[in-house]
Amino acid sequence: MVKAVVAAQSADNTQRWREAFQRAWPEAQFHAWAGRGSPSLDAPYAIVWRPPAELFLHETALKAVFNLGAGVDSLLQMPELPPSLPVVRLEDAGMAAQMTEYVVYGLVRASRGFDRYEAAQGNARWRQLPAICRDDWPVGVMGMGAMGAEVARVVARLGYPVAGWSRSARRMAGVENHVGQAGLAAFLSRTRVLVNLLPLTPDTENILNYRNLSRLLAGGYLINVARGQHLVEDDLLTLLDEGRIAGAMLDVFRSEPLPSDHPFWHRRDVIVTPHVAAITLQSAAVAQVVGKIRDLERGVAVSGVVDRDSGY
Ligand code: NDP
Ligand code: OXD
Repeated sequence: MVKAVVAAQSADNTQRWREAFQRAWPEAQFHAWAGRGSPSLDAPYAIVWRPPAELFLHETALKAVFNLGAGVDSLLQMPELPPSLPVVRLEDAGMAAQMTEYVVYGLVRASRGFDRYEAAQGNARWRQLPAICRDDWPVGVMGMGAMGAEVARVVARLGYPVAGWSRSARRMAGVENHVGQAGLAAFLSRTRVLVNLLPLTPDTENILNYRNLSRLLAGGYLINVARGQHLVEDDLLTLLDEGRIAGAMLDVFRSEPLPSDHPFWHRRDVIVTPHVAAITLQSAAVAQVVGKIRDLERGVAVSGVVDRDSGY
């Protein structure tokens, strides 16, 4: 019988996920991680989100670990994670559509001046802004994976000029492609609204820094929905104060929850959301993980296996 251990941050959350997996696949056994005081389950599969380190020291028969999120940065940073244990991440699972809504909201709010209408309403002021020209708002998407590709596709469909930046070449109709370090400067200098959807890896940490962000076109706008460690927060604050960046919509932060005294909270040119751009949807995630465990049990290779060398 197929057996899996589930550990999803808190005891309540773990129980909720365990029950959802059990309902989806009654013939398998899903166990909540019960701490290292209990006997090892000798489970071949672990299903986790921010698990305790002891899980990997205690469950030594694991053949694969499934991450209940798209980003695997915090999991890969755990020294206890065995180096050759396959890590499988969520691929889209309903998150790309949410991510696209979030980005489109930020883009349209900035480009159509809805922030200015909100301010005008506060003063009971009736003032129509001129129609925009979308060509004045070129969008650049960093990371053209499960999330970034869908964002680029929809934004291009809305008529904004779009470019993507990735490690390898990605062809997509209506989307310009820039590749690797060699293509970064050209990508940034044609972009006004920069959307970050990169995974956090040693190569991408601090990539949203003064040097890179100051390459954006005049009136630049940043939408960071990937990880807080991509952004050098003080550099963004400096660029906002200098007027070289017009505004930012930020969903992720170096420290989460964002501390109450952080300057981002109090700026009119920054929108803060609490890491909700794309929330893991339980039913879609359960269906994807169960499907992949069934495949592995039948000897069929699965997609979404993380390349431990590149970190995503
Ligand atoms: P994918 O792994 O599918 O895509 C990653 C993309 O980034 C690929 O296009 C890849 O290039 C590119 N990339 C990776 N490293 C580099 C590099 N050094 N230089 C240039 N391009 C690079 O990831 P997802 O789209 O599924 O997710 C992206 C991130 O979004 C997650 O890692 C997570 O941090 C974040 N996220 C945030 C959420 C939120 O609520 N805020 C929710 C879900 C995810 P190539 O195509 O060549 O491999
Ligand atoms: C993810 C996230 O990586 O929610 O899935 O941030």
